[in-house]
Formats: sequence, structure tokens, C-alpha cells
Amino acid sequence: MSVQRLIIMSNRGPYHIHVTKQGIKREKTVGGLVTSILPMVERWGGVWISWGEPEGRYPGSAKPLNFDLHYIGLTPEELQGYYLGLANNALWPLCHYFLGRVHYDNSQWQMYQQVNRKFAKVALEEAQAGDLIWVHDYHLACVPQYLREAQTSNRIVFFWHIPFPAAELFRTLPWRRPFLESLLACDLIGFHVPEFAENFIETAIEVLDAQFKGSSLEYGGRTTQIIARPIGIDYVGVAKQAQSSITEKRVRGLRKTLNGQKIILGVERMDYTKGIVERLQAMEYLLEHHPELRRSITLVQLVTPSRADVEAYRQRKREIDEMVGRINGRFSDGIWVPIRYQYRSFSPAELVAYYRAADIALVTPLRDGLNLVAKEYVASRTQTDGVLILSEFAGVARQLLEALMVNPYSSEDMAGIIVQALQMPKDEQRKRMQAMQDRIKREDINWWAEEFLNQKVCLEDRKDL
Ligand code: ADQ
Repeated sequence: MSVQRLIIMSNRGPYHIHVTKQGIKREKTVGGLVTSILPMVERWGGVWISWGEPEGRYPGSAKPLNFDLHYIGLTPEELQGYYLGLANNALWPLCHYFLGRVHYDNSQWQMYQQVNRKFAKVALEEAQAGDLIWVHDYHLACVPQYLREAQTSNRIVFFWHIPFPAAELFRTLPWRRPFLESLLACDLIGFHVPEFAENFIETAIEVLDAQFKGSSLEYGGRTTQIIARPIGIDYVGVAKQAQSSITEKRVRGLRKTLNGQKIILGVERMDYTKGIVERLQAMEYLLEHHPELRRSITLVQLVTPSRADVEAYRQRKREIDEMVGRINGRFSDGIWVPIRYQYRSFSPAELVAYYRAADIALVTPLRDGLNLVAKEYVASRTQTDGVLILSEFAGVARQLLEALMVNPYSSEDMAGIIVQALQMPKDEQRKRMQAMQDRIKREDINWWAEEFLNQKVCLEDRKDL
């Protein structure tokens, strides 16, 4: 009777599906959630439910997939209200502390609930006794409540991938009560770092008068365990890729193209929270105040398109295009170009080559739930050198303590830290890199999954772990 699979629920699925004459083709999607959850569901099997086209069920088989995909179709109105509206124009900026960008709209909230109901309905169709329903992220916060209303006996766990803001901010959400009540319909909620878990607990106490006991919140006759565990990466897989001969070849090619200049690397989705504009400002400040560094450093900035249907994102892209053009126009000398900017998606193998080639990684989000790019850079440094510059406001700063920490809002601070990184002796680079590698190798994606699934509330149904 007991099937014990994972029912993963997230807004985006792990693949874009292309129906061709030759059959179905899958193309991996880009983003932190998919990167981290995919190895887990590949290992344990089950069903991944997400929004996607074409709508329908795509059964996996042991090869190439060990799990089924179930894509839910959404109407343009649903997409507009739920995804572009409430998720991206209200919850995302709210949770990243951009209150000025938050737009609350009751009709979008209605759509959000309608779509969450659709997801819950599909989960109820898919779930078999003993399956663990694992809901991911802020797009689907109402799903647990709808599952409970349908009297599901399955365990429900939730992972919140983005920051959870201070109670003072979250309380501005007009629908804070139903939102929090739904989350507390779960058996377990996970956050990346203790600060977010504490914010959530405080908000639930303030808004719902929930009781906090031990490591759990009690509300409405239910107990919800709260944990903080930073998501891990497939460390061994990344390190293996970094050592491959194809990577070696690519690294040599990149270094040759850049004529032996020191490579400073930025990699992210196009998003105002990632601090790309602020990084470009810092680069301009650096080149202005340290003319001796001109012609000896290059910022390689890789940006993958994201949420291009949201006006704020399109506007940010225009701003970045214009800034890159202006800074390059100001400092280039015909041979040397200070910023090499590419706006497209890269394969994991290509990214690893950039990580290997880069002397410095600039991971400077204005706020971030965790940040996997920082971890991927560290895992790729198989020669144990290189310097990671990390924003104080990324969740991962709580884990990668040996990185050089920076305030991304300060060009002066950023420029100073880049100079420090450029001058860091190899011995110190190694010491810092080794310590970070040891930690993220130990706390990899398998560690994270097991830490999560080995919690008592999950184990009661999963005897196979
Ligand atoms: P994201 O905001 O998407 O994730 P992040 O954690 O950095 O941020 O993950 C991005 C992923 O996309 C990485 O695996 C990276 O390799 C990949 N990527 C970035 N730029 C790319 C490019 N140009 N081409 C191809 N791939 C690219 C959300 C939260 C984070 C949290 C994760 C996981 O916002 O804070 O760390 O979920 O929980």
C-alpha cells in the first residue's frame, strides 16, 4: 500500500517540453530551485507537478527520467494574476525587502488562489498513500490549506527558497492571515538560514497568535515543525565537470581570448535583486579610482534572461545594456574592453568553465535566499585557488564564512574588496577556499535532502530512507 514517493510541486518544472516529429524533447530550465531539487527527485522518484506547456502528464521511465512530469496549463488571465502579478509583483519584492516595488491587487490575489487550487487538485489526483507532498516556494503558499480541506492524509512539507522578511514587512501583505494559515497547515516548513525561520516564527506569533514550542509552531490544533537548512549542490558532479578535459580546453580558450587579464566573474538571472547595476557602478568606480588596473582586469558578466514579460525586468535589462555600453565606451582602448557582457543561458558545462577560468567571483545580490552560484564557483575551484566576494545580504554568507564579505550597495566598499582580492596571496586563497569546499562538500544536496526527509514528521511515512 505504502508507495513512498515524492510529489514535488513548484511553479516551474525542470524541463521545457518540445513536441517534435521525432517525439518529446526535454530542455532543462535555468534557476536555483530546479538545479537543487532535480538530483533529489531523480534519486527518490515520484511526480513533479508544475505549470508548463503543453499541459499534460509525461511519464518518466528509469531512463532518462526516474519520475513523471505533470504540467498544469494556465490561462493568460491566470498567468497574469498569479505569476506576473501576485508572485512577481508583490511577494518577490516584499520578501526581498523592495517595498517600493510591491503592488497589491485583490484580483491578483483571487487568481493566485484559483491557481493554487488547480495545483492542489492535481496533487490530490497524483498522491498515493504514503507519498510525501513537498511544496516549493512562494508561488504555492495556499496549496497546503487546500490539500487539508480535502482531508488528505499525506504528509505535507514546504520549502521556502527566498528570504522570509522581518514581521514588520510581511505584515503589510493584505492577505497575511490566509497566507500564514495555509503554511501552518504543513507538517514541516524549511528555510535556508535561521534568520528567515525566526522571521517566520515571529510573524506567525504576531499575526495569528500561534504558539512556539521547542522547534514547532502550534496553531489551529496542528503542529508545524520549522527548520533552517541551506540547500546544497551536487558537489561531486560539479567538481568532476570542472576537472574534465573539455572544461580544460574551454578554460584555455577563455584565458586566451582575455589575453591574460584577471577575470572577475558575475553570473545570474536578470533580476533587480541580484545587484547587477550596483556591480557595474562599482566597476566604474574601481576603474576611475584605480587607473593602474585598467587593461589588467575584465569583468565577465553572464546574465540569463528571466521574467522578460514583467515590465520591471525589461526596464532593468535596458538599464544594464545602457550602462555596459557607457562604461565600455568610456574606458575601452581599442584592444581592451573592461566589461564582457553576455545575455543568454549557458549550459552547466559552459558555466563550470567560466567558474574555473575566473580569478574572482563577484556574487553580490542586494538580497538572496541563499545563492547557488557562490557554491558552484567554490566547487569548481578544483585547484583550490580563486577568491569569492560575497554580499552580506545573501543567505549563503551565513555558510561560506571565509568569503570576502561586502556591502553591495557601496561602490567604494566593493572596489576596495576587489583590490584586496586581486592582491590576496595564493596561500590565503587556498586556506579560505579549502575551508569553504570542505563545508559545501559535506553539506551537499544529498545531505540537505536527508536532513529534510529524515525529520521525524517525514520519516513516519518514509521507512525507506
Ligand atoms: P535563483 O534566484 O534562481 O534561485 P541561485 O540560487 O543563484 O538563484 O540559482 C541560480 C541557478 O541558475 C544556478 O544554478 C546557476 O548556475 C544558474 N544560472 C544562473 N545564471 C545562469 C546563466 N546565465 N546560464 C545558465 N544558468 C545560469 C532561488 C533563490 C535563491 C536560492 C535558490 C535555491 O532566489 O536564493 O539559492 O532558489 O533555493
